[in-house]
Amino acid sequence: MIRHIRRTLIVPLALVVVTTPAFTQESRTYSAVEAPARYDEDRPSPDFHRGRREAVLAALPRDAVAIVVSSPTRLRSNDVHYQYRQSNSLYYLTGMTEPATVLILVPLGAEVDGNNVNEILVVPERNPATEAWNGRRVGAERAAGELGVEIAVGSGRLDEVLAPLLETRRPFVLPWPDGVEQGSALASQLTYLKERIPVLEVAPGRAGFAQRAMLRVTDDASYDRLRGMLDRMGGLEATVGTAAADMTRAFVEAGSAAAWLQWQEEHLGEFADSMLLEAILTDLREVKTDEEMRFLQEAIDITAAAHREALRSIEPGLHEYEIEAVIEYVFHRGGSEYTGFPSIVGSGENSTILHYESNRRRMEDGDLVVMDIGAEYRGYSADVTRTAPVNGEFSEPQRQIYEAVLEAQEAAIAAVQPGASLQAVGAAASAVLAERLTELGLISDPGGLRRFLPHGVSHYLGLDVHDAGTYGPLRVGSVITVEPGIYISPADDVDERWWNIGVRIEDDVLVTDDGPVVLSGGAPKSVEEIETMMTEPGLATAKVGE
Ligand SMILES: [Mn+2]
Repeated sequence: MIRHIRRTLIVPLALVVVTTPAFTQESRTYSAVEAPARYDEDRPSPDFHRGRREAVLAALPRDAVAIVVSSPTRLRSNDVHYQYRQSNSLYYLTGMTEPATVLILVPLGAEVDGNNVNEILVVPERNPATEAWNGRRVGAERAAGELGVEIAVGSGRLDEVLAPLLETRRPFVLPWPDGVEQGSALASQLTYLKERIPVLEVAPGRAGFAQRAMLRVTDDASYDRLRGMLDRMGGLEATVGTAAADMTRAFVEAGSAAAWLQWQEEHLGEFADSMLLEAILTDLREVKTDEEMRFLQEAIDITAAAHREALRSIEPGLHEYEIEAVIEYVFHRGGSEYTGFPSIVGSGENSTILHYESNRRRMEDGDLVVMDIGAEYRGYSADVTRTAPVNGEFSEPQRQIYEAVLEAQEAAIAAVQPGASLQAVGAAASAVLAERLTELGLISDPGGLRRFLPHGVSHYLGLDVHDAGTYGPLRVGSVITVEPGIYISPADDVDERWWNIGVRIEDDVLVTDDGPVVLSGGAPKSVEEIETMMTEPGLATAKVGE
């Protein structure tokens, strides 16, 4: 009976949500409440975002108009959405967290409401009815003050502001977002923008990678390098759509950078540039400012605290999800809004699965458990992995693999130096692991390591867990992960004592002139530190809700 009443109450509520604002306004009177659009005061400052916009403005051609749109809202099922996550590019440049926002940057300035401005933020209009249902909006009147942009206008003025600029300026955009929800505000903004700003369609996968590389060719040296690479990739034309195949043919036939640039001007001149703006942002985001470091360090500190609580809690009989609950409880207690990525808590055979994230298994005595987790704090994500024995003590084979991975990780961290390549960081780890696994009889030559370490050892870290970066020589102020691992699945040619041993150890490391700085040292890492912490009482066995 109770269930029946609940259903009848819930269904009309859901219907009202999807009906027009006119209907909801008739059924209830709304008045504007001056509540803040965001409650967290500890967040990147308007000055930080202004500095990022100034850097982009300085890097764009003078006659540019750059346009950055927000990321799409996404449906989870039926009419329920995933929690909204702003486009990192737009967040980085403005701090704005609401959907349906558009940033316009104009190096030479634009006339809006009698002011000459270099930046215009188009934001959703305030509306008491929708705000009462979906939360407060900052609105055009408050946006300039709160976000520190030169001018903010309501979304109804997009055409009025942008149309004159598109007549006289060269548009620069990021690749248009996909998976845009039909009927959303972003969908109509994109319809408007796509009509006026044709962007060259980039093929998916390998072909798209090659296509982008062709568009970046500037001189004969880069032309020849890419020409050789295309030959080695082979069969490229067969894998791409018609437009990209034409482009590849023209590239190969051009024979020189000058001829290729000429072809581009003749055939691609009508398309807006969708590469330069992304390249500028990638270059900027690779190096963190001091202010960004404060937020990233907070995310990492919260994550290290979660690892400590998880280690205290782990014991045989608990489920992986109970440890996940402890971890994410600590995240939220620390003020993290979200996880930077789905938490991985993989025990036993799941310790060898790299992106295991269902976390449903019951942990058993004798298992290892890999916890690859990261809190997100004001958009910045940590990424720290620890591996622990479920019963609190590493078995001898587990300890041997663990110590090998730890030694490899420390060698790789030492290689995190300005100017070094990420390949060199990975190679430092591989060299140690190849030696140790040979000694343990798991491999007979260094080439055999790939079977047990199938992934790369580093990526950039920041607003994205796999953050934007050039993957060139390491720069001071970049943060990368260092995360070697060894994963041994049952197999006839592997001694049974190694089966289901999966170990990954991951730290977040800042590149400095004085050498690597490990930011995630708050998470216990040595065998002794881990075993000691596991003797302490944990949250997962505390009584809940009784
Ligand atoms: Mn990682």
